[in-house]
This record gives sequence, C-alpha cells and structure tokens, in this order.
Amino acid sequence: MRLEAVELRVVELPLVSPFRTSFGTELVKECVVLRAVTDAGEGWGECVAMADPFYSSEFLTGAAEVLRRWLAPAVFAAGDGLTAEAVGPLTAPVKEHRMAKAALEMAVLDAELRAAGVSLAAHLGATETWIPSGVSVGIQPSIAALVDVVDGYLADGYRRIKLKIEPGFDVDAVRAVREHIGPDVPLQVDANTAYTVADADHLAGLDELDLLLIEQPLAEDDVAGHVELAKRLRTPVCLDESILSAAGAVDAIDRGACSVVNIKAGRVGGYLEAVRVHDACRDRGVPVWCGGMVETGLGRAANAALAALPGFTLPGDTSGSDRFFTTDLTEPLVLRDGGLDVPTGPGLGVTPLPDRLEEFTVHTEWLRPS
Ligand code: OSB
Ligand code: MG
Repeated sequence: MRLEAVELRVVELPLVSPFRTSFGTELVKECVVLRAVTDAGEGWGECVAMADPFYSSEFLTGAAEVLRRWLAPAVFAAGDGLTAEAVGPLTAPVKEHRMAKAALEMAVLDAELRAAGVSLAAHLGATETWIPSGVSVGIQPSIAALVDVVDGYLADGYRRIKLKIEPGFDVDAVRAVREHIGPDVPLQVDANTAYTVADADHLAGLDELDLLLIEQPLAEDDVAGHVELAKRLRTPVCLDESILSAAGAVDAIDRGACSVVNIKAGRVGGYLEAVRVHDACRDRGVPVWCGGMVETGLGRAANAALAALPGFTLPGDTSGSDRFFTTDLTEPLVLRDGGLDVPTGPGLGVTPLPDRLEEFTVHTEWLRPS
C-alpha cells in the first residue's frame, strides 16, 4: 500500500451537556479527523487530543502541526509497501505525540482493513460480539443534581457508573450516589490527577463504598505516590494518564502502582500498542477496561472493537453516541441492553456521513508528499 495524501480536518460537534472534570469543562467536542488516501482506498482516523493540554500535554493545534510537519511526511516517505504496522516505527523518530501518531496509524489501518474486507475487531483479536458499557459522569453543580444525572444513565441501561471527583466533590458525593443506587450497581471514580499522597486518609473514606476502582488519583508521573496510596487503600488503584505504553504498564504493575489499567489507544500511540498493553496486562492477571476521550463515532466504533478483546473484563467508557452528541459524525452507536454491538463491517465499520462532515468541519487542508 502507498499513502498518497491525507485530508486533515478540524471538526467541532456540540455536546448535549457540559462535561466537567477536575481539569476543566468541555462545552463542545473539537478534534482532528484524518482521511488517509491510499492506492488501495481510503481510511479514517480520529485524534483524541483535546483543545487544551489539560488532560495530557497534547492539544489539537499541536497535534495538527506535528501531523503536517513530521508524521505524514514520514509515512509518505515509506512509498510502496506501507502497512499500518509500519506507521509506529516510521514515526518513532518523533518523540511522544502519541495521540497524533495514533490518529495517523488508525487512518492507515482503516484503509488497509477496508481493502482486505476485515473488521478492526477481527484484526485486533476480538472474542466478543457485544460489550457491556459504563458511563463517565462529569462533576455536577450539586450532589442532588449528580444523583439525578446518574438515575438518567441507569434508566438508559448503563451497566457501570463512573463518577468524576475532585477535592470538595468526592467522598460525600460518592456516598450519596452509592446509597441512592444500592449495593449492586458497579461504581467507580476518576480523579484525573487531582490529589496528592497527603490525601490518602481522606480517600480511604471511599473504601466502605464498595468501588470497583479509583482511577488516576495522583499526578501522572507520581509512580511512587501511587505505590504508597495502593498500600493505604482497599479500593483498587487504576491508572489512566500514567500509562503511555505496554512497557510503562508492565513497570507500573511490577512496582505495585496499580492493579487495574485503563487502556486508551490514543494515549498509548495507537490501537496496535493498545493491544500490546492488553496482552501484557493479561499475562500478569491485571484486568483492563477501555477508556474514552469523548470520541465521535469513528473513535467510538474503534473503541468498541478494542473492548471486545478477552482481557477487557470490566465495562469501559464505551457509551452510546447520544451520551455526548445529538448528532454524531457517523451513524450513531446505539446502546443495546446496556452495551454496544461490536461493529462487523470492514475497518472501523463506520464512516463519516458526508453532509455531517461538511456541517461540523471548521478547517480542511490536504497533506501530500513534497
Ligand atoms: O479521564 O477518562 C478520562 C474524557 C476526556 C478526557 C479524559 C477522560 C474522559 C472521560 C470520558 O472520563 C470518557 C468518555 O469518553 O466517555
Ligand atoms: Mg480517566
């Protein structure tokens, strides 16, 4: 295969409601969407870098720049014989920028799989045709509002609730939700690095609430802090922001920093590395689940494929399109019995609807070999 051109778009989709985390409030979804044009046909990629560098150091316009100046040229230079597997090695001279690399690999992989008539799920090694879905619930203006929002998602059928927490909106809010939903609904929390190890005694107040896990309580580079916290909490510690590769996951697990791993393909540099994270965790008996980055239907379909691998033993943040969007870029992914059917069509199994893509695009450019 040969990469002939890449269409780089910036899209903006309105959200159904503001999504608040400890690092900020999103009012719209903004991301880079790539169309890889190859001699074997087209493929689509979505970059999960957010508008601001508050979840990680990557950000939308930075990702666009690194794609246009270094990543696309490196893959154009491969000429004939390009494979999706080669995109990682070809772009390795560029340090970090994993979300940008992941988007380009995703687009090339989609093109390759569409040409071969193979679904992403089959290619990655999926063993399930349907996956249970959890939902990530943003920080709300009050505990009463939080309980109402959770009720709505349970009525939709979600199988697991994840509450965003931050200092001042944590143990009391989670206790109120646990008392309201009862002991049987799987519940977990995500702090997005909002605490320090000095908060260990306070966070131990979560231990009696029977949580599946606490996600990323401390700073992304604070491995030692997570080791210490894991010893002081009964609630299992799960890492998100800290895990950037399969090797990093192995290191965190071996050091005792976490006993569960959130896998996001963008954060680790692509769906192929995500499978390697999954394999490493599975070898070590560590459960994984599929995280989300408020993806459009493109990334959402790909996440459903990834989450169908056998080591994904906990429900992911694999919500239906309508959790975030009234109108998605693709045909919506629709919740069925509290989960998603794994797409079966070639590649991602979904494509942007042309009129939607035009409606939501705020910038378009073409990248070509020089
Ligand atoms: O930490 O898991 C996170 C969204 C954006 C950035 C980081 C995170 C999240 C979520 C939402 O929790 C997950 C989703 O897409 O449903
Ligand atoms: Mg998280």
